[in-house]
Amino acid sequence: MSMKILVTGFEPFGKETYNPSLEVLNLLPDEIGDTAIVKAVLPVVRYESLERMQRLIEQEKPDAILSLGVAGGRSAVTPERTAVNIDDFRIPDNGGFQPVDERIFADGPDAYFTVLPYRQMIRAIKDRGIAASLSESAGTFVCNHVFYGTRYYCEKNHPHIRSGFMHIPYAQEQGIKDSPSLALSEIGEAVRAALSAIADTLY
Ligand code: PCA
Repeated sequence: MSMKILVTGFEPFGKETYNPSLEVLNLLPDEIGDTAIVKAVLPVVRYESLERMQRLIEQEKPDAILSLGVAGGRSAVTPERTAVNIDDFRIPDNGGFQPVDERIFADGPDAYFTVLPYRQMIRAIKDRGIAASLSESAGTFVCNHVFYGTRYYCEKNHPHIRSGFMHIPYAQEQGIKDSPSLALSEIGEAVRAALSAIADTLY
């Protein structure tokens, strides 16, 4: 049986007009082996991001979900271990929302762990010569919101779906000075490697 992985990126936010997590989607194939790869963009808005994710889950019925976001300042590609039940935005999101110390879901646990195979993902990315390591915090902005909210929704409604998050560095192409970055093509290679590692665990 063939499997399906949903990959999501985010629109630009804050002062940026470019988000490598969106641009990289264009570099991904439509299938890896027998696994279909479906790509979608999420708004950087707390409620709308998850509404869009829930619609995508119901439409696409994926077996796994890899959400991507940019983490400016990081020099490695970083699968995230833990999603926390907190919205605490350091800047307003694209809808003008800036919650402080709010729970994402009142009836949810404090945290979820990723259910993606992060060790295999890191190994696969490093095997292609690209820096990768495990991150212990996805922050408390929209990326963590989507990571947490997707796990919450899947555990309640589709417990077989494996979901998780991976932050990527800035792309060289966006021209940010004095910050680490990778060529967008390298980010694309890293995401393809991560997807292959996820696909391998689905069969
Ligand atoms: N990065 C932000 C939100 C969207 C994105 O690409 C974050 O790390 O929360």
